[in-house]
Amino acid sequence: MRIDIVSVFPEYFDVMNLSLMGKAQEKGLLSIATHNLRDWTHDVHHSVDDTPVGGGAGMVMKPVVWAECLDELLGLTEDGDDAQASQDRASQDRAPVLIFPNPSAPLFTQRDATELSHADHLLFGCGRYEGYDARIPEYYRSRGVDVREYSIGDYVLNGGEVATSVMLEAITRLIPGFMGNADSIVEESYTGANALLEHRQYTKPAEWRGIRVPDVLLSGDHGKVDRFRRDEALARTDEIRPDLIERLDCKTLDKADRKT
Ligand code: 6GU
Repeated sequence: MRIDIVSVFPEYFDVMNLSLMGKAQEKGLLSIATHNLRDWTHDVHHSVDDTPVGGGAGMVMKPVVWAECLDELLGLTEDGDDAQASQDRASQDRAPVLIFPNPSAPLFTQRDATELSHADHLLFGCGRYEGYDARIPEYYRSRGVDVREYSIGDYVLNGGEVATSVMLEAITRLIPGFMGNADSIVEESYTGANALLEHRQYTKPAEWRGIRVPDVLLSGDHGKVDRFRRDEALARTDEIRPDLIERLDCKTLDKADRKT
């Protein structure tokens, strides 16, 4: 998977060379390139933002600078004469997905992470300040690009960089071969119609500072262990995230699942 990230703080992404994401790059599963948006400015101040039309606080990122950058990275030309790029898109071969982190967009979920883990090419455009000119995503959509805008939660960050890191970690760990142990991503919290919070985990010793691991987990009876974990997942989800229970597909419930 090829990943391009555009930001005015590309140093934010130096950490992508660490840990599992660094290993995935060494293995050739991933190639991450960061780009400084200011490289596409022409004025002495390298300005990327301007005051909001209609008034209001803060600054808005300029469409002109973003477009020069994105046209280049997407292989598009301003006049629309981009035979090669549109041919690539028509064949869906390495068609890029353009992603803008945006606190006012739909929530990014595990479902989105799973879908995007199959893409060949992701391009993240990190906004700063009060956001980016709304015509940028509109324009690239009109040019046939798969454009997504996502929020990562109901709180406000200073820019799209941290949100991009969060989404990238969620996406890339789903790429086959990324994780050492494929089992650990098979069915986790928030996956599919059966999205439940996971049961709690324990390791040895069986008793620590006076607190015992639940006896059933020490019983060696796999049926009982599975039942205990499933009941706990249902109960914890009902208590902590009732919204997930509301959305549960009834068909995924088994006969022994307790009425919640
Ligand atoms: Cl995607 N961006 C910013 N700036 N703040 C956020 C966010 C994104 N998601 C939640 N808060």
